[in-house]
Amino acid sequence: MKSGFTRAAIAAALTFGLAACGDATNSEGETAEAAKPKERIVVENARLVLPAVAGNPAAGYFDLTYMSGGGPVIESITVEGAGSSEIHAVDMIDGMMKMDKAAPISLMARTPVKFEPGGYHVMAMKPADTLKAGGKTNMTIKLSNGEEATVPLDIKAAGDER
Ligand SMILES: [Cu+2]
Repeated sequence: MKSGFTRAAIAAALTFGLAACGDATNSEGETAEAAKPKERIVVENARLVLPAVAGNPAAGYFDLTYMSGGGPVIESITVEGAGSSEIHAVDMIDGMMKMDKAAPISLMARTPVKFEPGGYHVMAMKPADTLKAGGKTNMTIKLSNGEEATVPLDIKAAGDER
């Protein structure tokens, strides 16, 4: 991880956050000073599971909690080192597990949304060779209200516990 890049990203996020929440308080009446956007988007247990076959997509799983109100929608989630990233849901269709792009996911205050095997996940298409089991990469979550957070993902091998 290049620390220069990380510092730049944090600085950018803070600048962006101030611009995003300077014009209004949210539905719970919290002020911009009460919680910075980066702290309002809480991500736990974040991991990226590599594919069994090189070149196939990797899958990102985590618990996401939004600590404020307003019910923003997840606009995008991108994984560093992937060619592209999509938010997927798994559904049972005619007794078969099928996955496809998820319908917009809105975040209720302090209610965790689980991205987990068999449910929501982030499909990281065309993962780069630089993503190796035991390493880390970053994931950026953007919300419809302009808030965003970049958090680390632990990289796991296909056979590891998910
Ligand atoms: Cu998928």
